[in-house]
Amino acid sequence: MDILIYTSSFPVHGRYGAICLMLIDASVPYKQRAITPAEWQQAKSEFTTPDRTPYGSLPTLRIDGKLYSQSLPIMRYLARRLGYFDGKDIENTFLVDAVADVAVDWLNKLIADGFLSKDPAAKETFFKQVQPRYARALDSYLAQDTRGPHLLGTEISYADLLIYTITQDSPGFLVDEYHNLHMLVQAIESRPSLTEYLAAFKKRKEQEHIAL
Ligand SMILES: N[C@@H](CCC(=O)N[C@@H](CS)C(=O)NCC(=O)O)C(=O)O
Repeated sequence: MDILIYTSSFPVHGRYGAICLMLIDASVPYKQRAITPAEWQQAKSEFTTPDRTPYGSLPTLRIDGKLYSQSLPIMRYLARRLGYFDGKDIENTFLVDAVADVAVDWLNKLIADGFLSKDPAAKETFFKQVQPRYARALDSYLAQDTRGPHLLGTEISYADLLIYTITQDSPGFLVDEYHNLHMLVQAIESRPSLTEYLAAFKKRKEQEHIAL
């Protein structure tokens, strides 16, 4: 596969981090075009078409010349093409999709209230009340398969990678307060395929700190 991922240039995993982790873990090479806010209007025309990607958002992937947008469907598409990161039957596939949906709800709120909002009350409500509810729910999902540490026990899914990226993006999120999330983070970070990328990403984040 010839893959180019259009992403934002912010030092967060955001909506594209789990996609990169899937590709790296599956040893699929890709190129990345990180778009700065100043480049946005011009760059957008490269991946916005009236038929396949009319909304013109990030991330968008160009795979073998064809455009794909919307992060969750991209993860599902890659999972199907690569033959892993998904449930093996219809029930487990549903579970993975449902958990990924909860994770994206968390991410949407994190972006809107945690990062973008200028309202201190909205930020406080998010970090003190809303975020813990998502974290508890995801921790509880992860507790169900006691073989752990992933949602499907020993099998990794795209939902695990998405949850991982959000725990890392949320500033000051104390993952060790949630046993199962903590175990998942440790499992992802100790995958030999991912250690180098994740260590480099953490370093970059420290250097390019985003003020809230
Ligand atoms: N549902 C979409 C949301 C994509 C989205 O809103 N991306 C943001 C960046 S996080 C974006 O491109 N914003 C710029 C814009 O919409 O013009 C997905 O999951 O990919």
